[in-house]
Amino acid sequence: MNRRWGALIVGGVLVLGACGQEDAQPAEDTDVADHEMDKGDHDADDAAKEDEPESSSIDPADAPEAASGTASPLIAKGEITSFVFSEAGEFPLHCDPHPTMTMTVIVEDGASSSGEAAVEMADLAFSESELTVAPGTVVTWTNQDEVEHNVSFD
Ligand SMILES: [Cu+2]
Repeated sequence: MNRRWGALIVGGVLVLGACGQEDAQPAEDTDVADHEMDKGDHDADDAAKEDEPESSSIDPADAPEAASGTASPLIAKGEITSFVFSEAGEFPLHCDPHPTMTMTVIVEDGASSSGEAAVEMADLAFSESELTVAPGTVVTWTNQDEVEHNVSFD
């Protein structure tokens, strides 16, 4: 009976203490917690809204009649300008500082859009290339760009 205990390699007891204990705890006392509470509370500014002289914005109620050769003043970001389209026809228009900005307002009886319509001026373009409205519609343009635009009828 040869009990040949083959290679009893019990070398597995080598529990290599490889428990990487790297620099235990970074006990750096960072007492530099200077939370500066300098939040500027501008609460008082909102209440001071008086009737400022409206820069270039034209109130839709005062919208002039759209007509060839007519142009709005330049409007800055956030400002608006409006025209009323009383007569049927096509009104191609552009922006004077940016001639590539063009669009056409088409005024025709029975158009679904009537009363008011809005166009954005953003990224050096009008949001509509063609806008069809019924006679009497007031179209309002709003400038979303940092540069000034206007509405100038060809
Ligand atoms: Cu422009």
